[in-house]
Amino acid sequence: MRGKFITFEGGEGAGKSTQVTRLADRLRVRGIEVVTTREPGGSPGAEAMRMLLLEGVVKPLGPTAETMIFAAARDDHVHTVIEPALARGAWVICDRFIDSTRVYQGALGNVDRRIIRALERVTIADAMPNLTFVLDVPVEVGLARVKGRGEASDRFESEDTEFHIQLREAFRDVVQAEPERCVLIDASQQADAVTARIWLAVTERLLKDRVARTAPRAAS
Ligand code: Z5A
Repeated sequence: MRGKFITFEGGEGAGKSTQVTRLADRLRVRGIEVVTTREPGGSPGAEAMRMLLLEGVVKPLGPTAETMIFAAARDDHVHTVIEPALARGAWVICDRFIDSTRVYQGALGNVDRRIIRALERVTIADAMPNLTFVLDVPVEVGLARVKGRGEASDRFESEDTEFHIQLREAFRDVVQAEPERCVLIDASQQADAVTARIWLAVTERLLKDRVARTAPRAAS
């Protein structure tokens, strides 16, 4: 049986990486093979492009060219990592995916929606997420968490506060537009409470289905 594909989205410091690891641990305890990965990156070719994107090397080329490099990285990642894992039945959990492009390059970068959707069709094919968590935190909370790590800010983290406010709104719009795929999570709570809320959604939306299909039939 094909595996499930779960993605995490949201602004900076929302706690995506933390929750990716926690969800993977819980699924593994249930005996499920889980592959955790991230974008941009996740495969050797895409990781090379990640460096160019986050160091701002691509920014001077303009938002459309930047979108194409994100798409090129995604193409390699989907074809060499995500799709083979799903095909062998593993579950894949990815830190950022198509909604980041829709939001950063589309909603905020003003790249034409038709270009973004066309690149999606080419790069992801059947690898559409089954479930997407959008972790939502007030901008000041997210940025304080990132600052707390004491690392230098990258190309996107160094944008101004207004950018991050619009980013939050755009991610909330993603959930409104596709409620059957996306779940908005209040990520300003303690990490354990966030983990519990995510687990509830995974159980209700994906695991119930799996239990029903694998349960032995009653003898007739
Ligand atoms: N980008 C794009 O423009 N287009 C695209 O198509 C794609 C990406 C795919 C990648 O950044 C950048 O690429 C991204 C968008 C752009 N913009 N930025 N910046 P990245 O991968 O380097 O970083 P990120 O995805 O934004 O993640 P992050 O900033 O590293 O944060 P996070 O993963 O959401 O959070 P975290 O690392 O789990 O937690 C941050 C800190 O908070 C850490 O110290 C935790 O211990 C702490 N934490 C976590 N949860 C909590 C709670 N609940 N309470 C308190 N403290 C917490």
